[in-house]
Amino acid sequence: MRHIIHADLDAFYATVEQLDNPELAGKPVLVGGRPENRGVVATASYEARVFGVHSAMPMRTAIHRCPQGIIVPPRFTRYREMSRKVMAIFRDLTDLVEPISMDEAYLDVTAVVEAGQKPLAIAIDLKNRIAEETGLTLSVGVGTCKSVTKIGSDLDKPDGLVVVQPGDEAEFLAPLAVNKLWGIGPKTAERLHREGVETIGQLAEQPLEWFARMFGQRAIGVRDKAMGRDDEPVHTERVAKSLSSETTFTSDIGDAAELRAVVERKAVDVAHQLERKDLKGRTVTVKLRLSDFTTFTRQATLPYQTNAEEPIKETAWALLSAELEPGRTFRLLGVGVTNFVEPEEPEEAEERQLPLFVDDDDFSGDAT
Ligand code: TTP
Ligand code: MG
Repeated sequence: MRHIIHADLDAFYATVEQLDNPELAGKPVLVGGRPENRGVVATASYEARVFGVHSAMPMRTAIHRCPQGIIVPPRFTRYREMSRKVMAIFRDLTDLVEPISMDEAYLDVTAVVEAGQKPLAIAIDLKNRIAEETGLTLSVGVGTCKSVTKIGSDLDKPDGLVVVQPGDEAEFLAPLAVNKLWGIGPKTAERLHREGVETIGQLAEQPLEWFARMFGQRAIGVRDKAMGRDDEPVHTERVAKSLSSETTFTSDIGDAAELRAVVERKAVDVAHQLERKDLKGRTVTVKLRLSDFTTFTRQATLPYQTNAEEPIKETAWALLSAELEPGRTFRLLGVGVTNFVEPEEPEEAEERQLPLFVDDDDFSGDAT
């Protein structure tokens, strides 16, 4: 049996801003781009969240909901520095750390438990150490598998601590809404609601044939997760080999201006994902599917590593525009970045432009 901790910092960027500028402490802080530049909220302090402000919301809306909110531009170099401190504290506890983003990681603490410490005590010590050495607050989920601990860390935020005892996983999950389960997005949740399935417990009760019908190849995996069974180990190597964002259109598009707008949105989405994962890539790929379902990719490698919007946008558009022909229409468009390198040391980072602009429609894409 494994013992795993999922750790996620509370209101990460906003808390760093409050720590660095005590005048912001206890106040509604909105980290993100200016409303007049179509900025969006990267994150909001918990003081601002009570007004209904959340990540990815247009800053204009956020200020409308929370007029006393203080807008602070993001300082990624500083966040990365804090992130490294936090990850170092995690690694001091165990070598088995899997960073998921700048403020989030899984820790396999099986060896620590086997050496005689209780999971609860390990979690409390970790939270205390983070608070003392960085000033940040950490929410943790503790349990025997990743999917359960991930849900646990989110349940009691901020400053959360949720321990799920071995054997209690299914019971812990049962009353929670299905959309809390890893891999159940809003669309799937909607489909499940139509089947009368609202909670993870109701999901777990369904017969296997039903899962096969609803989830196809994913059936067994989803069923196991709903029952609180998940064998996924903590990966210490970076798992991501590429990041991408793609969209299938409701009707095929041939118009260059429209395609350009889509490709730029996808590029921005990928740039955001890279930023958040603290990664840079050199190769930009566009994936294209024509109206006859022919699917192909085109790629170009840049002379430098980047996670900035502009070069990704420009490269993706250059690749796509070379494929445009009169009468040719597209049903799917994706932008990806691969060929990752470890991030460069600070300094250079400050000159990147803010990657925080409003996206008018579906922002999420289908990240793969
Ligand atoms: P999260 O852990 O999702 O958010 P959070 O730490 O601000 O708040 P909490 O965990 O307490 O709910 O993301 C970590 C950081 O990533 C966040 O501080 C800012 C950045 N971020 C964005 O830039 N855009 C986004 O849409 C999200 C969700 C996060
Ligand atoms: Mg967080």
